[in-house]
Order: sequence, then structure tokens, then C-alpha cells
Amino acid sequence: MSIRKEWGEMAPAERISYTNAVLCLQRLPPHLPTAEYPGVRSRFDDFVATHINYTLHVHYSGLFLPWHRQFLWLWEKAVREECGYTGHLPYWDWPLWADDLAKSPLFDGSETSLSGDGEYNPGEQSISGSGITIPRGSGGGCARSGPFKDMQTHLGPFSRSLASLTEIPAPGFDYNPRCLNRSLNDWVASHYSNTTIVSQLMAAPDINEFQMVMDHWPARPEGVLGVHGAGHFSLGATLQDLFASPQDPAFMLHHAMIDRVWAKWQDADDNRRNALNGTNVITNPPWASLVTLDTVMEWGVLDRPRPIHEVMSPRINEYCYKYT
Ligand SMILES: [Cu+2]
Repeated sequence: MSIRKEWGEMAPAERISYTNAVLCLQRLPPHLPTAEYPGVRSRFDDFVATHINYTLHVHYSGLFLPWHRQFLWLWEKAVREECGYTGHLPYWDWPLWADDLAKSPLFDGSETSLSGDGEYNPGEQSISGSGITIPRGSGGGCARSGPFKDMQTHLGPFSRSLASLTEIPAPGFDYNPRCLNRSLNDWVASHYSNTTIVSQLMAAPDINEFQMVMDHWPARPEGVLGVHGAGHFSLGATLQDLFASPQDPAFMLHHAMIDRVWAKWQDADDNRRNALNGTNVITNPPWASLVTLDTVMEWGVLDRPRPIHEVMSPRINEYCYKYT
């Protein structure tokens, strides 16, 4: 049984070996063809492009939890088998650091962090939409310290508007090199990813309520960020990008926390183990098919297609992991 630990629980050397493995995936050649995917320049980008490819199916839908569970597992396998990492996937325990992200071992900008805040960008604006205004964060420019200070992101940026999207919008898979953008946002983290919200998730009586606290779909008129969105809006522009967000190395740790809470919630009651809701299309339009345990999911070049039932517990099939 492998154990996925919280970032701060890992020894400094273990953290560095993880970030070194991420940097290694950024140097390895991609499996996707660059002719068709000009922005895919590395093995790391294979994961980003795969996420872009399936974004319109695997968010705000019934595929969200199961698809990302397998995506994380494929990522963990890649850092281990292709880059020699011997640990397991770490997670970001949101409430521990929600009041002061810059002091967290994840984002303090040290060599043992995932890099910290970006340089101050006076042009960063607050974000308004769906009845909520998110004040700007404290950075807004490039991350300039820690392991990812020199990394380049290659894909995106995508527009924040989801209005009636039926195909992958511009810029698709174009090559657009930029730095890792960070803007730590304690306002988002402390309001929307605190202890109370994690307790609400764990106390959700059914999967509908669980997904509601996670993502607030359908969006509530008063404008509330689900804890999933809160993680994405806590760190800056790179992680906010619904399509290309796996370019921020914090993505996998944020989603590991989502997977952790889901797994613990599933384990708390037998009726929850195979609970699913929603469809296979973003925001669950009325014409989309409801997902079932037999709905088949895909990960492109990363994996074979799999029915949802294969991923409904961290202790079945190829899985054998748990979270601290
Ligand atoms: Cu995603």
C-alpha cells in the first residue's frame, strides 16, 4: 500500500526529489506528435494537452472525480517510472495554510517548495463573474524563486468564458511560451478552502451535495466558489486556466487533496462507494448522457480507455494507495 503524504509532512529531501522529477518530465520528449500539437514540447506537456483535450467532458460533470483520480495515478506513475522518483504523490491540505499561503512549505518560495508568489504585477485585476468578485492576489507576475523559477509553460492561455463551448477553443494546442504565473490569494483560500468547507464535504449526505460543495454546479446565483475552484483561484493565472491548469506544478497536489477527500468520503459509508451523479459533458446540459459505472473514460496517449468502475476505490485493480 503506498502512502500519499501532505507536502509539509515530507522530508525536505523527499520534496526536492519530487520537484526534480517534475523538472525531469519537463525535459523528456513528448509522446504526442509536435506537428499536430505544436505547444507540446515535453512529456510534462503530454499531461497538459491530455487535460485540454478532455476538459469539456471532465469538469463540472459526472466524470470530474473519476477521471482526475486516474489522471493523478498516471502522473504518479510517470514521475516514478520515467524520472526515478521513489516517493508517492504529495497533496496540498488547503485549510492548513489557507490564511497565509506565502508561509506554507508549499508556496514559501524556498528550494523545498513548489515555488512561491509571482513578482508584483500592477496590472493584475480583480475577477468578476457569476455573482462573485475575487480581489486580486499579491503577485501576478512570474515566479522568481524555488525549483520552478525558470520553467516555461507552453500551452494556453484559454479564456475564462465557458459560454456554450462545444469544442476546444483558441488557442487550442498552439505554442505560446511563458513563465509560471503566480499570485497568491489568501482571500480566496481563507474564504473558500477552510476547515469548515472540508467538514461540509465530509458531511455531505450524498454525491449531489458532495459535488455541490466541491464545485457549485449548477452555479448558485449568490456566487460561491466551490473548494475545487478555490484552489485554482488561490495561486494565480497559470492554475486558474480551466484547460491548461496542469502547467502549474501545484495542480497535481490540489487534485490529490480533492481525491483524498473523495476517497475518505467514499470510505465513510458503503452506500457512497459507487455513488455517481452528473453527465459526461461540462455543466451537465440536459441532452448529455448520465454517467454510470460502465461509462468509458479516455486519457489519450497516457492510458487505455477505462470504465468508471475501475477507478471507484484507491484499493482496486492497479490502485493500492491511501492518504495520510
Ligand atoms: Cu481538471
